[in-house]
Amino acid sequence: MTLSLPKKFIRSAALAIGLCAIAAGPALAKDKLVLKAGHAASTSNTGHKAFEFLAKELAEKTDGRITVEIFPSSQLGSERELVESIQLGNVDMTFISSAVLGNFNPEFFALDIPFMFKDREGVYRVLDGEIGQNLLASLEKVGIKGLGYWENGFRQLTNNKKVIKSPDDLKGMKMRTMENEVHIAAWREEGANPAPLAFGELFTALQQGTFDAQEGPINLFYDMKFYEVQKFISKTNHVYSPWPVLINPDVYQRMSDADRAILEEAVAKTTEYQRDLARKADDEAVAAMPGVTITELTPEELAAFSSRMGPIHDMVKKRVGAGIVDAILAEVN
Ligand code: EAX
Repeated sequence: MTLSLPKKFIRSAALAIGLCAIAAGPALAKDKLVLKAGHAASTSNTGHKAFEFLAKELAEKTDGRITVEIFPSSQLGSERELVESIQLGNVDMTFISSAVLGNFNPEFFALDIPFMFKDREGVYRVLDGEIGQNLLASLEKVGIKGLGYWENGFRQLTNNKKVIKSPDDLKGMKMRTMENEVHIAAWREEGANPAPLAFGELFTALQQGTFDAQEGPINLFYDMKFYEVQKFISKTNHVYSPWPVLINPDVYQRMSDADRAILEEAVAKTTEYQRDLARKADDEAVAAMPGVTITELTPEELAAFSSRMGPIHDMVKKRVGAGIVDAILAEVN
């Protein structure tokens, strides 16, 4: 026997169920969470592997309630656009070079002074200590929650014309930099002709000769196949690029205390995993790199580059105050 209910009753029942679902929304939202994560590196890169590791950790620790959808290779936009999307809530998580963050919070420019970091020990003392953690916390005033630092790595100078051993060799070279006024000013001081460009457009720009030179970590250079369009690498180690790991603050706040603790623990575990991969990635890239001339620079040759950075120290101190710059220098030396 079929029960025929008046349409009015069915409509109100459906409305009531819908309202209950909305009322329970936060509970449902708390139960199932898909984190939409974007980044600008390739799927072969350690940064992508970090998001895969994080996704596995979160799924295991929450019985699959929290999952991560990863969009690599600038699919969700450039690094600058990814940060804007985190602020707007269009993207839930990302990692980006800290250099981009200077456009959102100038205090991050303090990390961009070339030749400041000598080794990873000094880098981690800064990033994992008070200075780095305060920098992450300072992002909250611009609508970003920082969770930690993964490792892009020490950056090297590359070009497609010749071996570069001194700033004089850079004269007139069109050089791509990240979208960061300190980097642009620094390479101008070194004698290049710098201009910023989003990372996702860089391979084509190098291929078309828009730029003769660029700079970045060797492992990322390899993963992005830049060796096809850049034949010379000079081991300048001029800047260390951290990858601050960011999440949309509303997504973070809507999580339960327990889930937030799971997330923070998973990010910390992923940081260890990814830094270990990144430490090995440069040597692995060098071993696998086809047909590129890699030049080690002597201390004197490096000094020729670093000795030109006085105006950049002044520029950053003027922009963010001498305090944080001096604190970093004290920590790394
Ligand atoms: O964060 O723009 C760059 O050169 C960065 O190293 C890259 O986007 C990875």
